[in-house]
Amino acid sequence: MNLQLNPHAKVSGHPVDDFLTDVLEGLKSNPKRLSSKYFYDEKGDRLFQEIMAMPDYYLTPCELDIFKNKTAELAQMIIPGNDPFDLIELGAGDAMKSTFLLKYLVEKETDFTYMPIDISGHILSVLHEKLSRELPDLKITALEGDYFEMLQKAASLSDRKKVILFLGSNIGNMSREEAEEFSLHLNKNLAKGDKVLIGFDLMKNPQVILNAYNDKEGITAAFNLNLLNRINNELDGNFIPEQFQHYQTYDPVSGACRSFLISLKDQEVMIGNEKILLKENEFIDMEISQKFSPEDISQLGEKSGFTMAGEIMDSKKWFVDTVWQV
Ligand code: AVI
Repeated sequence: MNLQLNPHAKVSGHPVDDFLTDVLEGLKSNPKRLSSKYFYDEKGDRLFQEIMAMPDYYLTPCELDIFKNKTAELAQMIIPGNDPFDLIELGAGDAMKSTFLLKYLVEKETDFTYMPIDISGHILSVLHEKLSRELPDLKITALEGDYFEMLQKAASLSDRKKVILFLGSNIGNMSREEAEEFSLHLNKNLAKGDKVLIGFDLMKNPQVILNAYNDKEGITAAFNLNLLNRINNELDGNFIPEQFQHYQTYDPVSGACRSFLISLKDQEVMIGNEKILLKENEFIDMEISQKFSPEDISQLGEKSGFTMAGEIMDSKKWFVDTVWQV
């Protein structure tokens, strides 16, 4: 079973208080917004698995192509020298793609420790069990918790060089400012010579992009609408999801692929004791899945203090794994 989760969703533990505060703040804003980092409850995880299996959702097969078919090239780009190093994966999930790299490195008798970071202890124990079985020679230190807290923990455990994996174009689910802040923070938490491998979904034929997020089966719509159910279940809300319509856009100028939920009528929603009014045709801004130009990527790297150390694309040239070095 593919248990890969959205690493961006796992940046922190999101206690109920944060969830409630963010939801109310977002729904009281103009325009209204909800954060896609809350998409991933149990049902959201399942729907994301379904999205990754959709023929039009090209991101997963593209990055898999890189990890499966260009493994040697990838390994060469990230190995930081001859000394032992730590390979740290942010939001490892089931490490579906990185397992190809791990296998390769183990076969080549590379001296490294794999450190998957995830907020879910359950996911980590499943991953640990799977990898111990498939790759008995792999050294694993699983770290459960917030990305940056766990990066600091990793730094306290060893002074080996670090290579960070942040795959899946999860960086695309951040606004430009958030992505800059995240990359800068990453840079600050690393030492000279450390490397970062980040997956970016590239700008391409706009229709191909829109199709990946606008499936006729309605899986992406259900993925968005599920957040309303989650608010109902966890925050005592009374959204009627049928009274909302999923609307997806892609702007080829900015590379922003956005999803919205449109209110189909004037309606009143209660979240606990708080009343939210929605007008007919009013939208809730739900998610950004940013698509990047090569210039966007190099500017982001430079702004956050990294130097470019390599890049590798899938055979269609739709997706790039970029290596930055501190
Ligand atoms: C997790 N993340 C990179 C996905 C994306 O492509 O933005 C989430 C997603 N949203 C709709 N479909 C997939």
